Amino acid sequence: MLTHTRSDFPDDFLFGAATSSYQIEGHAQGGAGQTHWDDFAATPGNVIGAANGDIACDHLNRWPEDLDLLRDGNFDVYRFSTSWARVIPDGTGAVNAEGLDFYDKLVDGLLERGLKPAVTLYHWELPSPLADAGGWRNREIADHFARFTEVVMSRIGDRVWSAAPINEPWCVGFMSHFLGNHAPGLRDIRATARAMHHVCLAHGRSIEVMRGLGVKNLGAVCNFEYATPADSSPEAHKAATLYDGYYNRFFIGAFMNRRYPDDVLEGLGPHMPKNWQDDMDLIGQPLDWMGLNYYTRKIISPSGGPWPSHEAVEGSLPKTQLGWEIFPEGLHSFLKRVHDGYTRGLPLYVTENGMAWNDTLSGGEVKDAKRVAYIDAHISQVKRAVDEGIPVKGYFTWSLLDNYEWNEGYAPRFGIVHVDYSTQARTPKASYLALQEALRR
Ligand code: PNW
Repeated sequence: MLTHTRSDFPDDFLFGAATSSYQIEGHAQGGAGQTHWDDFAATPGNVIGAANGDIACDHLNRWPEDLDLLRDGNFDVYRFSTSWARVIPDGTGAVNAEGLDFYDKLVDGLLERGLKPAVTLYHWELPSPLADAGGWRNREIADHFARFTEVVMSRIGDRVWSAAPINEPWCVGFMSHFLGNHAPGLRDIRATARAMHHVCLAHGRSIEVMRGLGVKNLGAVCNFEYATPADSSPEAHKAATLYDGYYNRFFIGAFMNRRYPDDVLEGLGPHMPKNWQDDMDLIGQPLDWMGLNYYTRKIISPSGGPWPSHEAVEGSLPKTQLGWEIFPEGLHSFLKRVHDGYTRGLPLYVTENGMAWNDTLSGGEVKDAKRVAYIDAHISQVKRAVDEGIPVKGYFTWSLLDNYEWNEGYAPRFGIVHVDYSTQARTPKASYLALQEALRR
């Protein structure tokens, strides 16, 4: 049982579930091209068990069953992504008709079931030829992304409920080029600064293309992590503020205010591409909504060493199986901060929220009590924000299905529906049943 039900929220508040293409579809099927995640996973040491998205949840073939689960769970909206390499296998050349047909059928399948399609164009599987040509480090990526946007949206843009260009710019820019645990696995400040800016540029170009095509309800999906100083020293405070800067303020600052934060530019400025300032108007085009992905907080401690001269240290709160601290208040804090400081009245959506935990499937049941409690606590923080007048208009759980958790492989399970990877059988967990009950109309 969840504390709140649909009737505690305004009539126009939407509940949804989210997934992404590479994590569920089965990338070896349907004529998709090679991506940098296939390459990254094939290089020993990058991904646990060298697992990749070849089969994943076989959603490419099982999508009708998965959409039935969404409908039967009483959800209003489904957030999914389109694979660039499925639609344009080499990234820039010929279109794979089968790939485009798949998303067309998916959108119609959602509408037939009374579900709203919320599409994200890019959720991380960059076609390998583009990655080999410098990927997000190369400014030309923005033009190629604009064309991909046009190809997809010319086909499905008339029927989607909402659209966002890029999932979690921080992960695409910082995590993948500075921390190096996501493809392409670089650890290079110059690559990072360039990728962060080009992700923003590609976002702007994509929004421009979609406006031109008349696609409605355009937004962005940013991820946020609450930064807590490790102690009360000014040094720890400064470290946490910088972490907050490049994680939480950089992208939303660009999208909403047409500027990057000064404290982050102190470190990244010398590595930014030439004349980046000229792109800021394109990057900061008006949006119709802002999406927040929220999972956890980090404890930040100064470390010396090169920029950003800090590290994340172990915290004391209960953790998920990925070691992520559970801190529901952080979600309320970001909804308030984003509303007060950036979006000022724009509708907000929690576009992802969930936890990794494995509970055993036994007797046809998965009793994922920890996930039920996690979802309950976070929905309560959303309710708190709504009651304060913050225009939060929806909440999406991550994820509909257990799926490919990137460099962590298949061991961490985020789904409200259990997936048996040998039979591909789907089993709704207790968390799915709790949401189904709470969302009854
Ligand atoms: C999000 N981090 O990614 C993604 O949108 C999903 O694809 C993913 O499955 C989900 O969260 C759960 O991880 C993140 O380590 C992955 O800071 C890792 C981090 C943040 C976001």
